[in-house]
Amino acid sequence: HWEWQYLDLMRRIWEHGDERVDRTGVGTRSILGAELRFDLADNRMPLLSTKRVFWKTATREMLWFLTGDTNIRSLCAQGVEIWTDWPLDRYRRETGTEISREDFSKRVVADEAFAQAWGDLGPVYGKQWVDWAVYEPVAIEGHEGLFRKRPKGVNQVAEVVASLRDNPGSRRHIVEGWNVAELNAMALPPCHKTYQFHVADGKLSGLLYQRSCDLGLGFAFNIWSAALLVRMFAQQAGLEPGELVWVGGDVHLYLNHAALVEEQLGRTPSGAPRLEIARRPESIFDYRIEDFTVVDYTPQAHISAPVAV
Ligand code: DHF
Ligand code: TMP
Repeated sequence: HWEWQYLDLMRRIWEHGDERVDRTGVGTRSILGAELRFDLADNRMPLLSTKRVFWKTATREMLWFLTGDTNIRSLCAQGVEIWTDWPLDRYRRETGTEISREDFSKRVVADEAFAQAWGDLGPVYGKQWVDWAVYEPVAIEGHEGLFRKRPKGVNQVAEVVASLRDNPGSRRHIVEGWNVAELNAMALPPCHKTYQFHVADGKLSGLLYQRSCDLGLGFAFNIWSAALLVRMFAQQAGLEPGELVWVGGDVHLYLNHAALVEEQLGRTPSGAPRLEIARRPESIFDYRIEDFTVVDYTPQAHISAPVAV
């Protein structure tokens, strides 16, 4: 079963990872560099069976990335709270207000001006994926070195769909989130930063390079979402799903995830869940949550774990 790769990695990091102080102050055990492979044939998906993964939440997040939106408002309106802690943390720090996550989220949904002021994560994934800023020189005498921002940036996602169709053999099918000049403006610099696609034998494979991986929490979402992205690209380009390759940079377990690690390492993977996509939308930007159904998913119980902010 593919999931042993994940459990083996988890055990290896927990037992042999270097203990280090991290940005959040929680502390981690960590290694540098890891690779996992997953076969996407027959609509199979890398959905963990050793704990329930809320794949619809992860799918809503992916659809939100594809809209280019970077404000948590539309996520909160759908009951998706996975990004709420970061704007909430900034709000508490900068205003000194004590407010619960629930009330903060409600206010973001109800009050548009509040959402604009406090709900934005900066130019994170969505922005970079579909509207990477481009600056061009302006020719005005006496103002050499003046640049202006083009009204529309680069839509990397649309360009990759086009390149998969027009030039399948390319080695440049890349969607990149790491916009060096804009990192400081982001609530979190991208973790799942680089996606590369590869066409061979009528099949589309994808590789995700994740620079930083919370193996106990974020990983389950990231591997699902990467596979989902391959499936959407494949459908749009008229290709069959191939393989998903996941490459981790700093792969870590937070020290406060001990209970999760112990519980999950005691469980045995099972099953082969599949994702059905009900229709082929006009473009990669037209998928809706109702288009996706997962079958044969019978996971073991969810394991909750604290998220390090
Ligand atoms: N920071 C850290 N420290 N770890 C992360 O995984 C992480 N992920 C981020 C942003 N910052 C992060 C964005 N993605 C959850 C899942 C993904 C995610 C953020 C949070 C999460 O809390 N998952 C829980 C509950 C899911 C739910 O409530 O729907 C889980 O058990 O999977
Ligand atoms: P960092 O920016 O200091 O690396 O912290 C980001 C943390 O969030 C780190 O633990 C990795 C984790 N993370 C994921 O694992 N997946 C994700 O999709 C995101 C956004 C974060």
